[in-house]
Amino acid sequence: MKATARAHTNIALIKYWGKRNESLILPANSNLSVTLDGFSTETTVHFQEHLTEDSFILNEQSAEEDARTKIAVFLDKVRALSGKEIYAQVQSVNHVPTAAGFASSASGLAALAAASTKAIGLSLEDRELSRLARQGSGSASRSIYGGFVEWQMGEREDGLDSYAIQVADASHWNIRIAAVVLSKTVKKVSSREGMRRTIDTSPFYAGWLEQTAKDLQEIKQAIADKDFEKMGSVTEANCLRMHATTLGANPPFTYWQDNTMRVMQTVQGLREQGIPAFFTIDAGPNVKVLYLPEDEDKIKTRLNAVEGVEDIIISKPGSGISYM
Ligand code: 2P0
Repeated sequence: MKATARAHTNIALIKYWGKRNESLILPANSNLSVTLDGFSTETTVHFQEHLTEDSFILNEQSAEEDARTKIAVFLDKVRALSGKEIYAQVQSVNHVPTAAGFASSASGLAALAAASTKAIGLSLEDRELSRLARQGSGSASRSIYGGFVEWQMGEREDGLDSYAIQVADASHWNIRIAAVVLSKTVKKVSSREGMRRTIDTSPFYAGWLEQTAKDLQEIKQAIADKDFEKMGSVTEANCLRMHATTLGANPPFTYWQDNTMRVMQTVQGLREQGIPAFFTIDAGPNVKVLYLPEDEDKIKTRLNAVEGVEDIIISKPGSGISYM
Protein backbone atom coordinates (compact mmCIF):
# COMPACT_ATOMS: atom_id res chain seq x y z
CA MET A 1 0.00 0.00 0.00
CA LYS A 2 2.76 2.38 -1.01
CA ALA A 3 3.05 4.65 -4.06
CA THR A 4 5.08 7.62 -5.26
CA ALA A 5 3.93 10.31 -7.68
CA ARG A 6 5.33 13.54 -9.08
CA ALA A 7 3.38 16.63 -10.14
CA HIS A 8 4.53 19.97 -11.55
CA THR A 9 3.15 23.28 -10.44
CA ASN A 10 1.30 25.60 -12.82
CA ILE A 11 0.87 29.29 -13.51
CA ALA A 12 -2.59 30.61 -14.32
CA LEU A 13 -2.92 32.75 -17.45
CA ILE A 14 -6.62 33.22 -16.70
CA LYS A 15 -6.83 33.37 -12.92
CA TYR A 16 -8.96 31.41 -10.48
CA TRP A 17 -10.03 34.09 -8.05
CA GLY A 18 -12.99 33.42 -5.75
CA LYS A 19 -15.03 30.39 -4.74
CA ARG A 20 -18.74 29.83 -5.13
CA ASN A 21 -18.55 26.97 -2.62
CA GLU A 22 -15.74 27.05 -0.03
CA SER A 23 -16.04 23.54 1.37
CA LEU A 24 -16.13 21.74 -2.01
CA ILE A 25 -13.71 24.30 -3.55
CA LEU A 26 -15.88 25.26 -6.52
CA PRO A 27 -14.59 28.31 -8.40
CA ALA A 28 -16.63 31.36 -9.37
CA ASN A 29 -15.05 31.29 -12.85
CA SER A 30 -13.44 28.82 -15.24
CA ASN A 31 -9.68 29.42 -15.55
CA LEU A 32 -6.61 28.28 -17.50
CA SER A 33 -2.96 27.58 -16.74
CA VAL A 34 0.34 26.31 -18.10
CA THR A 35 2.07 23.49 -16.24
CA LEU A 36 5.72 24.42 -15.51
CA ASP A 37 8.57 21.93 -15.89
CA GLY A 38 10.84 23.86 -13.50
CA PHE A 39 8.95 23.21 -10.25
CA SER A 40 7.67 19.89 -8.97
CA THR A 41 6.67 17.95 -5.87
CA GLU A 42 7.42 14.26 -5.39
CA THR A 43 5.28 12.53 -2.77
CA THR A 44 5.29 9.02 -1.32
CA VAL A 45 2.24 7.76 0.56
CA HIS A 46 2.49 4.57 2.63
CA PHE A 47 -0.70 3.28 4.27
CA GLN A 48 0.00 0.93 7.20
CA GLU A 49 -2.37 -1.02 9.43
CA HIS A 50 -0.52 -0.24 12.68
CA LEU A 51 -0.67 3.56 12.34
CA THR A 52 -3.19 5.48 14.47
CA GLU A 53 -2.88 8.81 12.62
CA ASP A 54 -1.38 10.33 9.47
CA SER A 55 2.15 11.78 9.55
CA PHE A 56 3.75 14.21 7.11
CA ILE A 57 7.45 14.76 6.39
CA LEU A 58 8.13 17.73 4.09
CA ASN A 59 11.65 18.23 2.70
CA GLU A 60 12.95 15.73 5.29
CA GLN A 61 11.48 17.60 8.26
CA SER A 62 8.38 16.93 10.31
CA ALA A 63 5.73 19.30 8.89
CA GLU A 64 3.91 21.93 10.93
CA GLU A 65 0.52 21.22 12.44
CA ASP A 66 -1.43 23.22 9.79
CA ALA A 67 0.17 21.29 6.93
CA ARG A 68 -0.39 17.96 8.67
CA THR A 69 -4.06 18.81 9.23
CA LYS A 70 -4.51 19.74 5.56
CA ILE A 71 -3.00 16.37 4.54
CA ALA A 72 -5.16 14.44 7.01
CA VAL A 73 -8.36 16.18 5.88
CA PHE A 74 -7.48 15.32 2.28
CA LEU A 75 -6.67 11.68 3.14
CA ASP A 76 -10.08 11.45 4.88
CA LYS A 77 -11.63 11.98 1.43
CA VAL A 78 -9.41 9.26 -0.07
CA ARG A 79 -10.34 6.87 2.79
CA ALA A 80 -14.03 7.64 2.23
CA LEU A 81 -13.69 6.89 -1.51
CA SER A 82 -11.94 3.58 -0.90
CA GLY A 83 -13.95 2.49 2.13
CA LYS A 84 -10.70 1.69 4.00
CA GLU A 85 -10.01 3.07 7.50
CA ILE A 86 -6.22 3.11 7.37
CA TYR A 87 -3.62 5.83 8.09
CA ALA A 88 -0.52 6.82 6.16
CA GLN A 89 3.02 8.11 6.33
CA VAL A 90 3.36 10.88 3.75
CA GLN A 91 6.76 12.12 2.56
CA SER A 92 7.08 15.05 0.15
CA VAL A 93 10.01 16.78 -1.46
CA ASN A 94 9.56 20.09 -3.26
CA HIS A 95 11.94 20.39 -6.20
CA VAL A 96 12.39 24.12 -6.50
CA PRO A 97 15.68 25.42 -7.90
CA THR A 98 16.17 27.97 -5.11
CA ALA A 99 14.63 28.49 -1.70
CA ALA A 100 12.44 31.35 -2.79
CA GLY A 101 8.97 30.81 -1.43
CA PHE A 102 7.81 29.08 -4.59
CA ALA A 103 6.58 25.92 -2.85
CA SER A 104 3.19 25.32 -4.31
CA SER A 105 -0.06 23.86 -3.10
CA ALA A 106 -0.86 23.01 -6.75
CA SER A 107 1.95 20.49 -7.23
CA GLY A 108 1.71 19.34 -3.61
CA LEU A 109 -1.96 18.43 -3.61
CA ALA A 110 -1.85 16.99 -7.15
CA ALA A 111 1.04 14.67 -6.20
CA LEU A 112 -0.72 13.71 -2.96
CA ALA A 113 -3.97 12.91 -4.80
CA ALA A 114 -2.13 10.70 -7.30
CA ALA A 115 0.10 8.86 -4.80
CA SER A 116 -2.58 8.35 -2.12
CA THR A 117 -5.23 6.97 -4.46
CA LYS A 118 -2.76 4.58 -6.06
CA ALA A 119 -1.42 3.45 -2.67
CA ILE A 120 -4.89 2.72 -1.31
CA GLY A 121 -5.78 0.67 -4.38
CA LEU A 122 -8.08 3.06 -6.26
CA SER A 123 -7.63 3.38 -10.00
CA LEU A 124 -8.92 6.83 -10.97
CA GLU A 125 -9.07 8.38 -14.41
CA ASP A 126 -7.39 11.78 -14.82
CA ARG A 127 -10.74 13.54 -14.66
CA GLU A 128 -11.62 11.90 -11.34
CA LEU A 129 -8.14 12.64 -10.01
CA SER A 130 -8.51 16.29 -11.01
CA ARG A 131 -11.87 16.51 -9.22
CA LEU A 132 -10.33 14.99 -6.09
CA ALA A 133 -7.19 17.18 -6.17
CA ARG A 134 -9.47 20.22 -6.53
CA GLN A 135 -10.89 19.49 -3.09
CA GLY A 136 -7.39 19.79 -1.60
CA SER A 137 -6.48 23.01 -3.39
CA GLY A 138 -8.27 24.53 -6.38
CA SER A 139 -5.20 25.08 -8.55
CA ALA A 140 -4.12 21.44 -7.95
CA SER A 141 -6.96 20.31 -10.23
CA ARG A 142 -4.94 21.74 -13.15
CA SER A 143 -1.59 20.11 -12.24
CA ILE A 144 -2.91 16.63 -13.07
CA TYR A 145 -2.26 17.49 -16.73
CA GLY A 146 0.70 18.83 -18.66
CA GLY A 147 0.73 21.68 -21.16
CA PHE A 148 -2.20 24.11 -21.32
CA VAL A 149 -5.03 23.22 -18.96
CA GLU A 150 -8.54 24.58 -18.34
CA TRP A 151 -10.33 24.08 -15.02
CA GLN A 152 -13.97 24.07 -15.99
CA MET A 153 -16.02 25.61 -13.18
CA GLY A 154 -19.04 23.39 -13.84
CA GLU A 155 -22.63 24.16 -12.92
CA ARG A 156 -23.55 21.53 -10.39
CA GLU A 157 -23.84 22.19 -6.67
CA ASP A 158 -22.13 18.87 -5.86
CA GLY A 159 -19.03 19.71 -7.94
CA LEU A 160 -19.15 16.56 -10.09
CA ASP A 161 -18.65 18.64 -13.25
CA SER A 162 -15.89 20.86 -11.83
CA TYR A 163 -12.54 19.45 -13.01
CA ALA A 164 -9.69 20.29 -15.37
CA ILE A 165 -9.11 19.17 -18.95
CA GLN A 166 -6.08 19.49 -21.20
CA VAL A 167 -6.46 22.17 -23.89
CA ALA A 168 -3.09 21.48 -25.59
CA ASP A 169 -0.18 19.28 -24.58
CA ALA A 170 3.29 20.50 -23.59
CA SER A 171 4.73 19.96 -27.10
CA HIS A 172 2.06 22.15 -28.72
CA TRP A 173 3.88 25.43 -28.15
CA ASN A 174 7.52 26.07 -27.23
CA ILE A 175 7.10 29.12 -25.01
CA ARG A 176 9.17 30.06 -21.94
CA ILE A 177 8.11 31.21 -18.50
CA ALA A 178 10.65 32.99 -16.29
CA ALA A 179 9.89 33.03 -12.57
CA VAL A 180 11.49 36.20 -11.24
CA VAL A 181 12.58 35.79 -7.63
CA LEU A 182 12.54 39.02 -5.62
CA SER A 183 14.84 39.81 -2.72
CA LYS A 184 12.50 40.94 0.04
CA THR A 185 9.06 39.47 0.23
CA VAL A 186 6.75 40.48 3.06
CA LYS A 187 4.08 38.33 4.67
CA LYS A 188 1.08 38.22 2.41
CA VAL A 189 -2.65 37.73 2.73
CA SER A 190 -3.12 34.01 1.95
CA SER A 191 -4.82 33.37 -1.39
CA ARG A 192 -7.72 31.73 0.45
CA GLU A 193 -8.28 34.81 2.62
CA GLY A 194 -7.60 37.18 -0.30
CA MET A 195 -10.20 35.49 -2.50
CA ARG A 196 -12.76 35.45 0.31
CA ARG A 197 -12.30 39.10 1.17
CA THR A 198 -12.47 40.17 -2.47
CA ILE A 199 -15.59 38.22 -3.38
CA ASP A 200 -17.33 39.38 -0.19
CA THR A 201 -16.45 43.07 -0.30
CA SER A 202 -14.97 44.34 -3.61
CA PRO A 203 -17.37 46.22 -5.90
CA PHE A 204 -14.91 45.49 -8.75
CA TYR A 205 -15.52 41.73 -8.48
CA ALA A 206 -18.56 41.67 -10.78
CA GLY A 207 -16.60 43.39 -13.55
CA TRP A 208 -13.72 40.95 -13.11
CA LEU A 209 -16.04 37.95 -13.49
CA GLU A 210 -17.77 39.31 -16.55
CA GLN A 211 -14.53 40.06 -18.43
CA THR A 212 -12.83 36.82 -17.38
CA ALA A 213 -15.35 34.68 -19.26
CA LYS A 214 -14.44 36.61 -22.43
CA ASP A 215 -10.69 36.40 -21.70
CA LEU A 216 -10.94 32.62 -21.45
CA GLN A 217 -12.51 32.27 -24.89
CA GLU A 218 -9.90 34.61 -26.42
CA ILE A 219 -6.93 32.86 -24.87
CA LYS A 220 -8.10 29.43 -25.98
CA GLN A 221 -8.25 30.74 -29.54
CA ALA A 222 -4.80 32.34 -29.17
CA ILE A 223 -3.35 29.04 -27.89
CA ALA A 224 -4.92 27.10 -30.78
CA ASP A 225 -3.51 29.68 -33.25
CA LYS A 226 -0.15 29.99 -31.39
CA ASP A 227 -0.70 33.75 -31.44
CA PHE A 228 1.85 34.87 -28.82
CA GLU A 229 0.94 38.59 -28.78
CA LYS A 230 -2.70 37.73 -28.25
CA MET A 231 -2.02 35.12 -25.58
CA GLY A 232 0.37 37.44 -23.74
CA SER A 233 -1.81 40.53 -23.84
CA VAL A 234 -4.88 38.64 -22.59
CA THR A 235 -2.75 37.07 -19.81
CA GLU A 236 -1.35 40.40 -18.66
CA ALA A 237 -4.72 42.19 -18.74
CA ASN A 238 -6.40 39.33 -16.84
CA CYS A 239 -3.69 39.48 -14.15
CA LEU A 240 -4.02 43.25 -13.77
CA ARG A 241 -7.80 42.98 -13.45
CA MET A 242 -7.52 40.27 -10.79
CA HIS A 243 -5.14 42.43 -8.77
CA ALA A 244 -7.41 45.46 -9.22
CA THR A 245 -10.20 43.63 -7.36
CA THR A 246 -8.01 43.50 -4.22
CA LEU A 247 -7.68 47.30 -4.18
CA GLY A 248 -11.46 47.53 -4.06
CA ALA A 249 -11.79 45.09 -1.14
CA ASN A 250 -12.53 46.11 2.45
CA PRO A 251 -10.01 46.35 4.00
CA PRO A 252 -8.09 46.94 0.76
CA PHE A 253 -4.86 45.08 0.08
CA THR A 254 -2.31 44.38 -2.65
CA TYR A 255 0.21 41.62 -3.30
CA TRP A 256 2.58 44.00 -5.11
CA GLN A 257 5.79 45.47 -3.73
CA ASP A 258 8.09 48.12 -5.15
CA ASN A 259 10.27 45.51 -6.84
CA THR A 260 7.14 43.84 -8.31
CA MET A 261 6.36 47.14 -10.06
CA ARG A 262 9.92 47.49 -11.33
CA VAL A 263 9.74 44.07 -13.01
CA MET A 264 6.34 44.90 -14.54
CA GLN A 265 7.70 48.15 -15.98
CA THR A 266 10.78 46.37 -17.35
CA VAL A 267 8.56 43.89 -19.19
CA GLN A 268 6.50 46.71 -20.66
CA GLY A 269 9.78 48.43 -21.66
CA LEU A 270 10.96 45.27 -23.45
CA ARG A 271 7.77 45.34 -25.51
CA GLU A 272 8.35 48.96 -26.45
CA GLN A 273 11.67 47.79 -27.92
CA GLY A 274 9.90 45.16 -30.00
CA ILE A 275 10.57 42.14 -27.77
CA PRO A 276 7.34 40.26 -27.07
CA ALA A 277 7.26 39.64 -23.30
CA PHE A 278 4.27 39.64 -20.94
CA PHE A 279 3.94 39.27 -17.17
CA THR A 280 1.56 37.60 -14.77
CA ILE A 281 1.47 37.63 -10.95
CA ASP A 282 -0.27 35.38 -8.41
CA ALA A 283 -1.18 35.95 -4.78
CA GLY A 284 2.31 37.19 -3.90
CA PRO A 285 4.95 39.70 -5.05
CA ASN A 286 6.91 37.49 -7.49
CA VAL A 287 6.43 37.97 -11.23
CA LYS A 288 6.36 35.39 -14.03
CA VAL A 289 7.37 36.53 -17.51
CA LEU A 290 6.21 34.83 -20.72
CA TYR A 291 8.46 35.06 -23.79
CA LEU A 292 9.67 33.09 -26.82
CA PRO A 293 12.92 31.03 -26.73
CA GLU A 294 14.74 33.19 -29.28
CA ASP A 295 14.54 36.18 -26.90
CA GLU A 296 15.91 34.34 -23.86
CA ASP A 297 19.32 36.07 -23.64
CA LYS A 298 17.85 39.57 -23.89
CA ILE A 299 15.08 38.77 -21.41
CA LYS A 300 17.52 37.34 -18.84
CA THR A 301 19.95 40.23 -19.20
CA ARG A 302 17.27 42.85 -18.73
CA LEU A 303 15.50 41.14 -15.84
CA ASN A 304 18.76 40.40 -14.01
CA ALA A 305 19.60 44.12 -14.11
CA VAL A 306 16.41 45.11 -12.24
CA GLU A 307 17.01 46.26 -8.66
CA GLY A 308 15.65 43.68 -6.21
CA VAL A 309 15.78 40.69 -8.60
CA GLU A 310 17.59 37.82 -6.89
CA ASP A 311 17.22 34.96 -9.33
CA ILE A 312 15.43 33.91 -12.50
CA ILE A 313 14.14 30.36 -12.91
CA ILE A 314 13.23 29.36 -16.46
CA SER A 315 10.49 26.84 -17.26
CA LYS A 316 8.96 25.33 -20.37
CA PRO A 317 5.46 23.85 -20.51
CA GLY A 318 5.78 20.71 -18.40
CA SER A 319 4.15 17.30 -18.05
CA GLY A 320 1.28 16.09 -15.90
CA ILE A 321 1.24 13.49 -13.14
CA SER A 322 3.80 10.68 -13.30
CA TYR A 323 4.32 7.66 -11.05
CA MET A 324 7.76 6.54 -9.90
C1 2P0 B 1 -4.59 30.66 -9.74
N1 2P0 B 1 -4.27 31.40 -7.38
O1 2P0 B 1 -5.43 30.57 -10.65
C2 2P0 B 1 -4.87 31.68 -8.65
C3 2P0 B 1 -4.39 33.04 -9.02
C4 2P0 B 1 -3.63 32.53 -6.82
C5 2P0 B 1 -3.88 33.65 -7.76
O2 2P0 B 1 -5.05 29.31 -7.31
O3 2P0 B 1 -7.97 28.02 -1.65
O4 2P0 B 1 -3.86 27.50 -3.45
O5 2P0 B 1 -6.48 26.05 -2.01
O6 2P0 B 1 -8.28 26.60 -3.68
O7 2P0 B 1 -5.36 27.00 -5.43
C6 2P0 B 1 -3.93 29.97 -5.40
O8 2P0 B 1 -4.92 29.40 -4.67
O9 2P0 B 1 -6.31 28.11 -3.38
C7 2P0 B 1 -4.47 30.21 -6.76
P1 2P0 B 1 -7.31 27.13 -2.65
P2 2P0 B 1 -5.05 27.85 -4.27
O10 2P0 B 1 -3.53 30.00 -9.74
